[in-house]
Amino acid sequence: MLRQSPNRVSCQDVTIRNNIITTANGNPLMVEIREAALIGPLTTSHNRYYYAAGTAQFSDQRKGSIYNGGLAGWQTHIGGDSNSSEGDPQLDTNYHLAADSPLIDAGFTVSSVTNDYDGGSRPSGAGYDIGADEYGAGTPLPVPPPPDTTGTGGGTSAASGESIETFSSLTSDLTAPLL
Ligand SMILES: [Ca+2]
Repeated sequence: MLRQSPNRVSCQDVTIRNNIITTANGNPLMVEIREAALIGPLTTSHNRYYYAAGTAQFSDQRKGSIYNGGLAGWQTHIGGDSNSSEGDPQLDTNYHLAADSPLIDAGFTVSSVTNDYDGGSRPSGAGYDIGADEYGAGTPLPVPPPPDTTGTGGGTSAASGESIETFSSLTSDLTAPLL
């Protein structure tokens, strides 16, 4: 969700790429741009959207640019989100990509990202995978990871005084991405 309100600022030059976005609890909204919430370009591609109970929805509430609808119309509306798709991402019971996931090697090449959630090297195989996990790279960390785990780096712990960033899930259970 791209949101701008009196106590928030607009987002600028936003990129949403190689993400698995899911929602639950009766809310099919995947991405929403609220009025006056975006400055500059919105760059999106190679995302996977999944709403198990129905069809994923997208919303643009900017004046003169209103859109409410599904993925195909969204792609046309924003002139982007190419190579994105909708459907079950095919995750295993530990929220890692299953062997038959269509997201394997389907991601955009982001050469600055060299490790996945598990600390394994990416890309692996024929290319980058969509989502936080690179299939077949490294030893899968449990989700959520054990306390004091960095989430990457193969489960190493931070030294005293360092901050630790943990991940609660590989997929987001959001009402919609906040932008
Ligand atoms: Ca790969």
